[in-house]
Amino acid sequence: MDFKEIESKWNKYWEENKTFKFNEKELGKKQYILEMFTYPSGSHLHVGHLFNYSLPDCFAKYKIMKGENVFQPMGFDAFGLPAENFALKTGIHPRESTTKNMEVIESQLAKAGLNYEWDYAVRTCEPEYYKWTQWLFLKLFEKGLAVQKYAPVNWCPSCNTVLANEQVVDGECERCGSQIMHKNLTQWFFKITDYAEKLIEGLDRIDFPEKTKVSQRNWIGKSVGAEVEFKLEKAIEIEKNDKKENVDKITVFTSRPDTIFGVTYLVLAPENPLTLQLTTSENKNAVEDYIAETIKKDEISRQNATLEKTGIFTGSYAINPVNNKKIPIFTADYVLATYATGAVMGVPAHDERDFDFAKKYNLKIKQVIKAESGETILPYTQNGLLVNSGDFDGMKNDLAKEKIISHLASKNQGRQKTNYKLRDWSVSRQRYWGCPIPIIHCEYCGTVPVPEKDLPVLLPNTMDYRPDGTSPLAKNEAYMNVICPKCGRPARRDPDTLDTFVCSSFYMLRYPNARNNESFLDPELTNKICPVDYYFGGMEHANGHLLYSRFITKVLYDCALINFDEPFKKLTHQGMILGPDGQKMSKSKGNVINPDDLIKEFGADAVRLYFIFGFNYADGGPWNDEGVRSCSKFMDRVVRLVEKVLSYDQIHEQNSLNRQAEKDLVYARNYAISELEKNMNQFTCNSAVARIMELVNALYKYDLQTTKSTNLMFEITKDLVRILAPFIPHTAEELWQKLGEKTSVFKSGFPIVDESKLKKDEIEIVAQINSKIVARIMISTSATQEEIQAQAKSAISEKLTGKIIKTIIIPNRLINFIMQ
Ligand code: ANZ
Ligand code: ZN
Repeated sequence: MDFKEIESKWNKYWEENKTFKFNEKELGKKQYILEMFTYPSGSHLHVGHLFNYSLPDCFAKYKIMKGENVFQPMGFDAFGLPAENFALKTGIHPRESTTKNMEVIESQLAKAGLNYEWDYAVRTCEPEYYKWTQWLFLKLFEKGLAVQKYAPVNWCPSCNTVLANEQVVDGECERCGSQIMHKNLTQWFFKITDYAEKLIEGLDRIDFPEKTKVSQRNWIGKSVGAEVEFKLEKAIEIEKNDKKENVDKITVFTSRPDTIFGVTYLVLAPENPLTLQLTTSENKNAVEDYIAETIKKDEISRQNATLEKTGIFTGSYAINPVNNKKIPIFTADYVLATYATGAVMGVPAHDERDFDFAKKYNLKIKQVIKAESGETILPYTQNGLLVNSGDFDGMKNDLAKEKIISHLASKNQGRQKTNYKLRDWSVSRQRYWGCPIPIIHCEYCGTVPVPEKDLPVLLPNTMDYRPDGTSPLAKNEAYMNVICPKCGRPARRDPDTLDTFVCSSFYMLRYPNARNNESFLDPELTNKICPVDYYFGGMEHANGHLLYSRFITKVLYDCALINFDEPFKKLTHQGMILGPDGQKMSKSKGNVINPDDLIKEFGADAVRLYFIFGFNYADGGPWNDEGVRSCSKFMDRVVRLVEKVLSYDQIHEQNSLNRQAEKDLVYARNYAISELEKNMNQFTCNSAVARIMELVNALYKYDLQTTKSTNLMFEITKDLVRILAPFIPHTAEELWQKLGEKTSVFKSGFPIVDESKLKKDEIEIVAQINSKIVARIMISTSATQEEIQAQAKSAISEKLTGKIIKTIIIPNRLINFIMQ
C-alpha cells in the first residue's frame, strides 16, 4: 500500500467528515483527554513530542470507538524564554517565529494522525488568550492573592530574569544551567502558601502517580511543631519605621518542642535583622564580616548536610523558658532567614546539624531523649505542670510535645504552629515575550488594577526586546505612559511580564470556552467538560505546572466560578525516549532522531505503532530503528492477510471441516480483545499490541488449517482491523474500506468480547514424574481430579514404571507423579 497516498486521503477524509469531532450537545458521555500542550520554541516537533502524544491519541481513538464523546484539544504554550532566546539568536521577532513554528507544528501533528479539536485551540501569546491571563491576575489581586513583596529572589544572570523556586534545579537555572544568584527585588507573588493545606488535602482525592504525590507533599513540606519564645537576657531597643521599639525575646520554630530541655544555645539566620542588633559592640566587626561572607552562599549549599557548618557568637544571651537556663546566641549559615522565624533552638544531642555545630564551637550537649526507647525524658508532676529540670520518667514524644506546648501556652511563651516549606510563587519576569501585568502604578493612588473593560493590555509589537536585567518594556515610553484609571493623572504601567507558568496554569479550564471572548468560563460547559479525565505529561512538572494548576483551580473554586476544585482526575507520566546509544538525545551528542525522515520512509502509522509497541509508556527507553522496520513488517503482514481474505471465494459458506480450528480462532479473537481492553485502561498499550499480533498469528494458522475462507475468518479479520484502528489509524481506515465498508472504521464501534467463548473446553497441562516434565497433555477443563489422573496415566503409561507414592495436581497447570 502506498502509505503517503493513504495518509493524505484519510487525513482529508477525517477533516471533512469531522470524524473525531467532540459533540458539545452530548456531555453526559464526555471524556476529557489531555496532553500537556506544546512549547513552540523550536521550529519542529521532535521525536519525544510524538512519543508523548501517540499513546494518549491512541487511547482517545479507542474511547471514541467505545462510543465516548472525547474532548482532546491541543494548544501552544507560546510565550516564554525559549521562544525569545530563539528569536534573539535568529534576529526574527518572537511573534513572527512563534507564529510560524505553531503553524508547522500543527500540520506536523495532523500528518502524524494526531487529531485534536483545533476549533478549541489556545495560543497563549494571542491577545484572545492572554486577556484571560490578565483577568486571572486581577482576580487574584482582588482576592489579595497577588501581592507585591520586596523579597529575596532567584536571579539567572544569563537569562537576565527572576526565576520561581520551581525553576531552579540544584541551584541552577532550569533552562540554561547557569548558577543562580540571589537578589532582593520588589516582585509580584501569588500567595500559593495560603493554599498549602488544601493542596495537600486534595492529593487524597486524585489519581496521580504515587511518586508525584510524594514529590508535591515534600515540596509543600508540612511541618507541625511549635513556636517558642526565648526571653533575651537584656532587652534591646531597635528602630522600626522611625519609631523606637523594645525587643525582649526571640521566637524560634521547632518541630521537636519535646527536646526543649536539651537546648544549649540559640541560632539566628545571618540575614535576620535581629542578629546585628543583638550583637554586642566587642563582637560587632567580626559578626558583620561573618554576615557579609555568609549571605553570598546560596541557600541550597547552606542546607547541605555534608558541608561544614560555620557560625559566630553574638555576645548576647537568652533564657530558656522551661528551666530559666542562660544560653548563648549565635548566628550560623545553616539557619535560613526564609524558613519559619529564621531562628532555631540548638539541641545538639538530638539534631545532627546542631551536633556538628556544638562540637565545632564547644557547646554543651544535653541528652533528653532516651536512646533505647526514643522516649522523651520530661520533668512533670501528676497535674501536668513542669516543676524543675530534674530528669523524670520517659514519655512518648507526641505526649511530651503536647505537655510542653500547653505548659508554654499557659505562660504565653509558646503555641502550636504548622509551617510549610512551600514559598509564594514569584510571577514577575523582566523579559519581553510574556503576558503584560495588568497593573498601573500611580503616584497618588498607588497600585491600580487595569479595569476589566480595558483588557487585554496589549504587548507592544515592535520594540527592542533584548534583555539587559531591567524589563525591556520599561524602555517603551508609548507603552509605559498611561492615565490612572482612578484619578486620571499620568501614571506608569507595570513593566514586567508574567511567568509563563501563569499562562499554563489554567489553559485546561479555558479550552472548553476558548472561542468566547466575553467570559473566562462558561459555567455550563466548563463544569460539564472539566475536570480533565486523563492528563498526560512529564514528571518534571510535578512541583511546577501541576501544583500551580491545582492552586489556580482551587482559587477559582473558592470564587464560586467552577464547581470542582481539582483540574485533573487522573495523571500519567510518560518516560523519555533516549538516543540509540541510550543517552539523552542532544545535538552535541549527535544522537537526535528526526521523526520526519522516519515518517517519510515508513509512514506515520509505522512510526506511531513503534512508539506504542516499542516502549513502555511510563518508562520510555532507547530508540531503535529496527523497531520501526519490524512494525512496518507487521503492518504488511496484516495487509497481506486482508488481501488473502478478499481473494477467497466470496461465498462465505461455513467451513465445518475443522471444528477445533474454528474454536481456537474464536478463542483467540475474544482473548485478544478482552486483554487489549484491560491493557488500554492501564496504558500498557505495548502489551495490547502484542495481543493483536497473536490474533494475526491465529488468523494465519486458521488459514493454513482450513481450505478456503469462511464467514468466520472474514468477520474476525474485520474485528482485527477495528481493534487496530486506534494504533494505525490511516492503514486501518484503508483496510476497512477494502473490506467493503462505506463509513469510517472509527464509527464502527469496538468489537465486543463474548465472555462465554473465553472459557476453553480443553487446556494443555504438564505431566511430570518426580517433578521432571515428561509430556504435555490436553485435558478437558471440566475434568475431575480422578479423570485428570486417569487421562495422564494412560498418556504416559510406558514411563510410569514403579510404584506411585503420591500425585500432585495443580489445576490447569500440571500433574506430578512422585515415584518410588
Ligand atoms: C529543635 C530541634 C530538635 C529540631 C531536634 C529538630 C530536631 P522541619 O521539620 O523541616 O520543619 N529549623 C527551624 N527553623 C529553621 C530555619 N529557619 N533554618 C534552618 N533550620 C530551621 O524542620 C524544623 C526543624 O528545623 C526545627 O526543629 C529546627 O530544629 C530547624 F531534635 O528545633 B528543630
Ligand atoms: Zn491615580
